[in-house]
Amino acid sequence: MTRRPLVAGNWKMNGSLASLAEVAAMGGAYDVALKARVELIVCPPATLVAMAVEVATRLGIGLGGQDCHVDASGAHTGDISAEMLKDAGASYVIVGHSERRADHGETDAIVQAKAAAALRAGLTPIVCVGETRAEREAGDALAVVGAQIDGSLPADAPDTIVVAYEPVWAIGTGLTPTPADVAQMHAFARERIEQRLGGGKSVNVRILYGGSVKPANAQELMSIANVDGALVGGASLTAKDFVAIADAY
Ligand code: G2H
Repeated sequence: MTRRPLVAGNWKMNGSLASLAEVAAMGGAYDVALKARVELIVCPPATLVAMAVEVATRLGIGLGGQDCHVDASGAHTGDISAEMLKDAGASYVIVGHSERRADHGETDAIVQAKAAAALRAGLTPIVCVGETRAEREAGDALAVVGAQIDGSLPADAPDTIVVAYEPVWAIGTGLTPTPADVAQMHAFARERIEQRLGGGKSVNVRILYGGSVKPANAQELMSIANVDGALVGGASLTAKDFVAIADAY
């Protein structure tokens, strides 16, 4: 088993050219010892990916996009392809974030096509899954996430693919599931990923937790079995908090 922890910052629709100073500050705190333990990536808005490459690469920080189109190019006004993100210097792309699923009607089939497009372009997809509050209260959390894994992961995906479990009700709310609930879901997700991909691949697939991760709760969340890192939103906007979360590993 060789799962190197991954801490990914999802800036969402935040950030400007001035925010690149924050990437530089992250690099300053991402020292040799931390680099040896944890992989750190930032997923800024697409407008900033190419701009961030030089500083991020120099500091050992990876870059990702927040979404990609299923096609490589074509008449899709406003969209960005995985190839374009790769060309701009990204190595990862988030697909199927619950905000994309909710705001843009993205289904599991669309998310799977986006993950496949990312793999074709040479990017590593970070595929997001997670239940709503109503689904958890109805006792359906495992069934919902299981179905999302079945529907959103390309069956032939390599074991480098990353899955992020983000309970929708924990995103940006300050709420987090109990450690027991996280442990149960991540163990379940690994089994379901194995069923989907086969061949023992799930042992190497990194499963991130996302949803209100902050320095104060990172250590507890990151110490849970099968939690191989974090997808961090609000707390990834400042270098101090983001690196403190990575340092929890
Ligand atoms: C969940 C997370 C990042 P936040 O969306 O993907 O955001 O940490 O702000 O809850």
